Amino acid sequence: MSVFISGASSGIGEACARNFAANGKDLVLVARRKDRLEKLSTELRERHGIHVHTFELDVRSRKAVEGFIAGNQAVLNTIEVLVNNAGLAAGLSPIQTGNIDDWERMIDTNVKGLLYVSRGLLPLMIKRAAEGVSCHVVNIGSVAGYWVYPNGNVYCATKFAVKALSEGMRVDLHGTGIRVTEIAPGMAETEFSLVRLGDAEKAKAVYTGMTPLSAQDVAETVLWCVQRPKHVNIQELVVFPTQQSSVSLVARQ
Ligand code: NDP
Ligand code: 8X3
Repeated sequence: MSVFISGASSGIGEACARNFAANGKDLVLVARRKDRLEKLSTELRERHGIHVHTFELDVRSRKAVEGFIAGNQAVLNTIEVLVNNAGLAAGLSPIQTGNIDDWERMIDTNVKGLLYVSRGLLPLMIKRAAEGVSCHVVNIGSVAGYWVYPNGNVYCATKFAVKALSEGMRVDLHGTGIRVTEIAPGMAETEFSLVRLGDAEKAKAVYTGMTPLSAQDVAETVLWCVQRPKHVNIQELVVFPTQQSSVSLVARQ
């Protein structure tokens, strides 16, 4: 019985790995930065005595994801929880001057990557669920998937897509017993803003004068949803830092 987490090399995905490990779950962790996954897995194996499999995987590559799924059926057949977390924002520009490479990076990762991974793993999870195992998909969306903010355009569109795909999964998996939850966090201080803005100072400034969510705050909500009894499905959870009242309203001190 294991938990699959995409994007476990940093931020929310890494915090989810830590929390599930602390709860005795075996892990299958993927991301592009294999060195980070290895370091994390060594620590979690030693601390919690669990099994951890790590794979270097770029979820944007359909070929890579399909090869990964086909080549690792024995490990992947143990999955009971799928956390679709890998994602990013690239840039923050008006749509009329936006960088098309940035758009493609976000769409390829946040939407197509989530689809490739889900398409590969869901048939295995359906089989497990039919054997009576409690299976659960948790998609990490965003408040940007509920409300649009200036210059958020394409990132918001990808997270609206995650919301739609979460609903779509839930209805398509109707009757299988697999639960589907979307977690939609507001501002969380991870490597997200560094990746988006490409500059450490600008990234730090995003959180000036306010207390953002931590990766651990978000990971706790993921674990809480998964730990509900089998007959309870938290469909969506929107989590803001207290000082962020809406997607573009932050009370800074
Ligand atoms: P981080 O940048 O800290 O983590 C992102 C993770 O995604 C990394 O592990 C990264 O691994 C992985 N990743 C990115 N691209 C790929 C890829 N092509 N293939 C595989 N893995 C990939 O940011 P967060 O932890 O904040 O982000 C996690 C999720 O949370 C994202 O979906 C993000 O949109 C969402 N989110 C974040 C919020 C925030 O304010 N931080 C708020 C709302 C939602 P690697 O680079 O090693 O591949
Ligand atoms: C990340 C949160 O508000 O920067 O999804 O879009 S926000």
